[in-house]
Amino acid sequence: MKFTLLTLALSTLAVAAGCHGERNTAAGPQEVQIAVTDGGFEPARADVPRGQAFTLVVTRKTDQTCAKEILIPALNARRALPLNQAVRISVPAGVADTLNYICGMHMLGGTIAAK
Ligand SMILES: [Cu+2]
Repeated sequence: MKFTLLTLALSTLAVAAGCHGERNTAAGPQEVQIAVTDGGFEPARADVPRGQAFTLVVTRKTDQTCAKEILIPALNARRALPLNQAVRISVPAGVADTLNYICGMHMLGGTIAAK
């Protein structure tokens, strides 16, 4: 009985892993990588193709700025930015031609332009 359960658990894991791999190879939304460094958000300006959803991947790499969270007003989104952890934010197609984001204290920020 134990053996059967273990086998079941393992095959479930295998299926889950398989699905994950498939998702990675499929053409998903474009990713826009942004880092928080001593210089603020880098790059502070990025372009994405107009009319396409994309995923913002924000990684804070320093403790030396106030940007420990990110706000995206157009999405009504506020996300904590844990140090050295990639935070993924899905942005649906057509939200804004110019998507602005700012830190929690409205001091640092950047723009993503749909072109
Ligand atoms: Cu700030």
